[in-house]
Amino acid sequence: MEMESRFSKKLLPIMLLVLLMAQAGRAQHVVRYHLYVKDTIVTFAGKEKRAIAVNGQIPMPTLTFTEGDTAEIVVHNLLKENTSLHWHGVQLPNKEDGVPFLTQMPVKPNETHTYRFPVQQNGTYWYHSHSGFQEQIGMYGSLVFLKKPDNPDFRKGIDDLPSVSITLSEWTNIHPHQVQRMLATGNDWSGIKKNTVQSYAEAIKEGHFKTKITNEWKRMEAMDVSDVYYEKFLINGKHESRITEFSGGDKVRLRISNAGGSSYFWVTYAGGKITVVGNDGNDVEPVEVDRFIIGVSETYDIVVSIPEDGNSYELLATPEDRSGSASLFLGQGEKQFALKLPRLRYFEGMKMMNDMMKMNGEMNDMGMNMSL
Ligand SMILES: [Cu+2]
Repeated sequence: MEMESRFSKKLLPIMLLVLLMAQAGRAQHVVRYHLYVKDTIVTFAGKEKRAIAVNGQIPMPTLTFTEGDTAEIVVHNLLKENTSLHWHGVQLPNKEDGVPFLTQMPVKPNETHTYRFPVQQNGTYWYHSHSGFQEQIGMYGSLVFLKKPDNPDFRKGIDDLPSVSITLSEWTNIHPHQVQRMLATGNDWSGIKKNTVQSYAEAIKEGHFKTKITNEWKRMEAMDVSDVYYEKFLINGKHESRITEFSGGDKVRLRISNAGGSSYFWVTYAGGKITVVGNDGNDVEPVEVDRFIIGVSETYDIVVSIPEDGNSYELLATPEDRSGSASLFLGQGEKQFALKLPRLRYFEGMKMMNDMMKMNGEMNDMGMNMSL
């Protein structure tokens, strides 16, 4: 009896505390988002065109979680067609992967579907529709998994910076299904629109008449670095925009995703060097660059500083074929522009390609011996 009373008086509060802590550790922190997928009309490139907005916006809302959370995303399909969401680069149970007819049935019109998965990673990811051509007309968004401050990999001065999600994309007034058909037939329409067909007149002007003749003789198509013509390039759904919440002296982490259908983007910044701190959700050893290129579906985390002179500084995204660009200005005040990338020297490229092929269509021996 004496033992028991001593037990209850001294140990009970401690035991209760331990029990409570254990409960708290087990209890999952569920972070829930509701996404309403609905038709909309946009005028990104002059004409009114059908697009898809989620919670009324393009890109879809940035979804932010902390590692260790349970993510719960409730999709309300208000479209007249099926939909789905795929979490790009995210480790999760297979049935949450969002690939219709493979890991789940499609989310039908007027249906609600809940994705639920534990967040085991930290870094910048993105998500998109995995149904038809919905991604190309608006269903892409940023996915942020914050690092816990008690994570041994937490980087002071990087992981505690204010961050902004930046989603790069493009827009064409041509329905993406039609774009796909044109790619299959290999016509020149995109090249004509982009002014990359390399006409005889241009060839003569640039002193490359012989290059052009040889190219035609070998029946190669005009030189280009991408296949699709886009009317507009977008950063966070806008051709040009501004973030005014930061001012001179601030350091900002930009979480950049390339949600474009086929464009690689060069990223340049008017306010000085760019420090790359992450790629595809993984931390990288910080490295300073003047510019970098981001491939389709890649993500990059960068840190930029806003100079203290009270101006605003351009973050410029230029597609690899340089047929346009999109701008985001950081800070208030007068606009300071990033370096524009020059037009590509197509005839130089054409000559290089010509030199690689003989007149009869065989490839030249370029010093490679495949039998070794
Ligand atoms: Cu993907």
